[in-house]
Amino acid sequence: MKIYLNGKMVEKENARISVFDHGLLYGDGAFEGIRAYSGVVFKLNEHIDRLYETCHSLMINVGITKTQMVAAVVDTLKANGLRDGYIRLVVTRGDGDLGLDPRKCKAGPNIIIIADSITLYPQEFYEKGLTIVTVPTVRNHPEAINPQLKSLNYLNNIMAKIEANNAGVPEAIMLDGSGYVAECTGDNIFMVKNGVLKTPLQGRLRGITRDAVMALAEQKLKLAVQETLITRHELYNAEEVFLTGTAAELIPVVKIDGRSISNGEPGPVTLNLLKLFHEVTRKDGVGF
Ligand code: PXG
Repeated sequence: MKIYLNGKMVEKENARISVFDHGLLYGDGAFEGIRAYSGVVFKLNEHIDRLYETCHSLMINVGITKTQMVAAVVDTLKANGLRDGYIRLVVTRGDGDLGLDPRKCKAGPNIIIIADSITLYPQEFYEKGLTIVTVPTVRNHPEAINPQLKSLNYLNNIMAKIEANNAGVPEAIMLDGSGYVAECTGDNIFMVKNGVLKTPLQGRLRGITRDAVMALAEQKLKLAVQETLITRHELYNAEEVFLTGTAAELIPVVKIDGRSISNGEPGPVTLNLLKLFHEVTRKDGVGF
């Protein structure tokens, strides 16, 4: 396996960075999870824009242009002979000292691109739907670490993932600090009620799959789409609930906190959107 590390393709065994990297010492950095489908990197420019926005807020100067970053992602896929795969793009603050002051990281960021095959949820989950629960850990307050930042500090989500593991379910719903539904640990959440598709307005990452699914719902299914405040009560009484994310794509949810969603089977809007989503993944991106 070849890894992109700071402008060079290196073998996995040689892809090493310092123990003084602030990505390791403090979770100080940014990342993206991206997918390629049949030689198209789905929404690559949108992922790169989001990465640079995270870095801008964190005041990390990436040091290469977005165009160079797009080319680096494509080169990494090519170097590994992958037409389909999962790409992990990481930008760390770089090497510093044992204090947290980012001004000491004078060498600049470390840029890492890993391209691998993807591990997916079992097919059964797509056919039967997920059973999930709400967990106690709330999503980060926007004035602490804004959930819009896809930073290397993912402990908020990892705490929730541990709670999901303890409950024996594959995903967890996290609420925001006001008690409204925010998102899951690595996925956005949607519900359908009375022909309207709803998704949380606040407290969540602006997922790229989420944006793509909202556009498909409006343009292809002519559904009204609302970004709004959603309570657990509304989710329990929804006609359909599903999750979206780069890894999961679009996956039905059929039970939440012990309550069946509708008749406990994946609904028609979810299944239609999943089909439409599969069509765009092979078209809407950077071809290579
Ligand atoms: N919310 C959060 C908190 C995420 O981390 C999403 C929503 C979905 O966003 P996209 O842009 O992918 O539609 C994410 C993305 C993993 C994993 O291994 C999860 C993500 C990224 C990379 C890996 O579970 N989450």
